Amino acid sequence: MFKSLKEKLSSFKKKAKEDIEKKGGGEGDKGRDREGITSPYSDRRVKRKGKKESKFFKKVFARKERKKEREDQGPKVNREGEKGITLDSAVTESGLKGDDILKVQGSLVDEQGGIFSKKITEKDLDNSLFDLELALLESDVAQPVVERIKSFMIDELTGIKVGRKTDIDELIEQALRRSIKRVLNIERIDFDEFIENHEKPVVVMFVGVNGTGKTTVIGKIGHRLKKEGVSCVLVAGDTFRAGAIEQLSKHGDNLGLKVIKHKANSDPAAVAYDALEHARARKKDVILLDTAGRMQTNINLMDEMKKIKGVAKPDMIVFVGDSLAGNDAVIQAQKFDETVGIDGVILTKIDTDAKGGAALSIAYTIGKPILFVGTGQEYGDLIPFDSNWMTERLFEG
Ligand SMILES: Nc1nc2c(ncn2[C@@H]2O[C@H](COP(=O)(O)OP(=O)(O)OP(=O)(O)O)[C@@H](O)[C@H]2O)c(=O)[nH]1
Ligand SMILES: [Mg+2]
Repeated sequence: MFKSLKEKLSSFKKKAKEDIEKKGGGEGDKGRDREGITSPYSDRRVKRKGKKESKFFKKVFARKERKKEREDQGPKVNREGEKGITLDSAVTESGLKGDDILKVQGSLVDEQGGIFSKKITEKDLDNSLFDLELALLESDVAQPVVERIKSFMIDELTGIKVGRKTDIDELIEQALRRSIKRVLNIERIDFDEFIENHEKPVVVMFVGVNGTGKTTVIGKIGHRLKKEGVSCVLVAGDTFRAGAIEQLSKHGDNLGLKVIKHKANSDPAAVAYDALEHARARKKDVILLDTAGRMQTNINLMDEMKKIKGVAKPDMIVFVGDSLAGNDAVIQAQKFDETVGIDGVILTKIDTDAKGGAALSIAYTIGKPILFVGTGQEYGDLIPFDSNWMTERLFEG
């Protein structure tokens, strides 16, 4: 799970550590040919490096750099208020305690001597952030999310003073964890709580492109609800794909759950209507409505989904995305959201996803939370998603 992203983040951490450890920072530019590669944080310096600088300009630039450095250091000595983050809060948030805090703070004392410690500047991070950008893009993380993570990293690390005793590994990892959590932290919906507190029957409609795992997810959620003592019916709203009704019926048989179904090719909105009548009459708690897979570009099928929504009046619309689709899953989610308005996402096949791009990007990009992730083909393979879960997967040993 997320193996390749995990490895990439680990090599970024090493690179960032090297860059921070280099006295004066930014020296990492040497020996790396970055001509023609643009990074929003290094454009200025890349362009400058491309020219043959005269001694005069070198002096001017050096003076300017020194001035900038002094300006940077001035107000940041006490960073409180400036960015709403102090070294202490950074350290405490990092989860560093006792001796660790002393280690980091020890560098502050060194700083007064001006010999053994230095303040991390944006320039120190320049090379490693460029590597981070590539790593994230290669892992299918959406561009706006890459930019956010990079700017959070700058926010987290610049101005922090590091000395000989600072655990730079820990500093970088904690900054990365917090940056990743920040992009994942879209207001959560607790699915179970939502069901419990909502007026019954609660209608949950599942949508998404072909083969992402909608029908399987319905089986998994039916299983979960049954275990929790919540009564539910499954609704075979995919009347389009051959075998879809039988597939859902099989889940119903396995789980001992009622399946509302019509003939193949009948109107899915009519099936949804019957399901509502049934659930109201039998006082069922939840209706899990399956729908046919459809490409987000198929206007007719997308319109048909609006019609189903109009009849079923779902209380929650869940987009089911295949994590292996990476960035495409994000684009699909955006389209489905525009068409019917989705409330949350379930990402499936996380067990076979080495990249993790969709999991990192989808919530931030569409502003809707990931409710669950599918981690296999068994009924129990459904895990509630939160930012801690994801970061633990990315940084576990
Ligand atoms: N490894 C793994 N496979 C999954 C997961 N979820 C679903 N699958 C598999 O994905 C395939 C497609 O699942 P379906 O539930 O039929 O997908 P669907 O979205 O209903 O497909 P259509 O109805 O054709 O649009 C099946 O073989 C599932 O077993 C998961 O979390 N992990
Ligand atoms: Mg299906």
